[in-house]
Amino acid sequence: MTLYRGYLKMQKKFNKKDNKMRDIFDAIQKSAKRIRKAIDIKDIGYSQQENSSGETQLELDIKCDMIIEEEFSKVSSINTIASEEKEHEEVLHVEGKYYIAYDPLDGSSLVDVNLSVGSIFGIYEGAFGAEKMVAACYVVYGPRTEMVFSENKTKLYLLQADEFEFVKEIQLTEKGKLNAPGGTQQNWEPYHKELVDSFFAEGYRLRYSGGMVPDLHQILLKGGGLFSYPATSDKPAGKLRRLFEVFPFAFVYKTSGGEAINGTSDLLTLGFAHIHDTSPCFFGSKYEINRVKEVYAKNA
Ligand code: FDP
Repeated sequence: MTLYRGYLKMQKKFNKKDNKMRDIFDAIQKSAKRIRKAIDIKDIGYSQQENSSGETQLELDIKCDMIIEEEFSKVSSINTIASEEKEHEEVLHVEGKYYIAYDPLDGSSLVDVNLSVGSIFGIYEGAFGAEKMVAACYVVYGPRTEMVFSENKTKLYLLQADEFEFVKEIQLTEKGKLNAPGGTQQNWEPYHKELVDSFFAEGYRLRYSGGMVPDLHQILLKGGGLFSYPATSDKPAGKLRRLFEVFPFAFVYKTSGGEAINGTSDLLTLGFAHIHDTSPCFFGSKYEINRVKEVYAKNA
């Protein structure tokens, strides 16, 4: 009897945890539907403001940020949020245990030319930090709206008739065929260029739109390959932000059977000093990441 009660208590605790994550999952879905509608509105004009990375914010960036903040404010388990569009973190509910860092509309400059864009979310327990990450999620706004949510598995959802429907689990293969090399080539290290070229010489095809979300989504769904954004002479610490872009995708790729490194170390072992810190990053299947490790161990 005592054992049974213990079991029930454990079940209750487990369901409670599920419900809290479920609330976050629902809030992301609601935000995504509203963002999809905001993207579809004609005028996306530039605002007078710059974000922390010195980029001029689109009114659309600000609107998407506001939508997410509004939806997250209703979820009591969310303690603190940090947005790529804001300088500082913001406490929502002191009792909450989750910390969420998000990029409301990654690649927003691509809306003008009608390419896909996305929202990225990293969900942490107790504090921000790669080792505290418990789930990650991103939404792709393309011809269709899709959501990928990674906790202990990576799952794909498709927005249909205003509801996100589960499509399938995502698993990367050991070796892919796509190569997505980021950064200004002129500023690459010679060994990085050799690395990128070695994949093309092996028959890999170039796939790079300049939107991190659709580029990584494509590699994930087409089975595998390599996305790289290295350290360059003009950006020695890389361009992509640890909390808002790098850690969430590292979590998604690792959960899906792939790997994510900064050249030599697992991205999810890295710390951060400021919420807007960046890192060189490589995401891919095991085969490609092993090649990166070999090259970078010798040169970096
Ligand atoms: P963007 O500057 O358009 O916001 O987040 C930064 C990002 O886009 C990523 O989405 C994208 O992968 C990367 O920058 C592209 O940078 P490069 O143009 O330097 O390759």
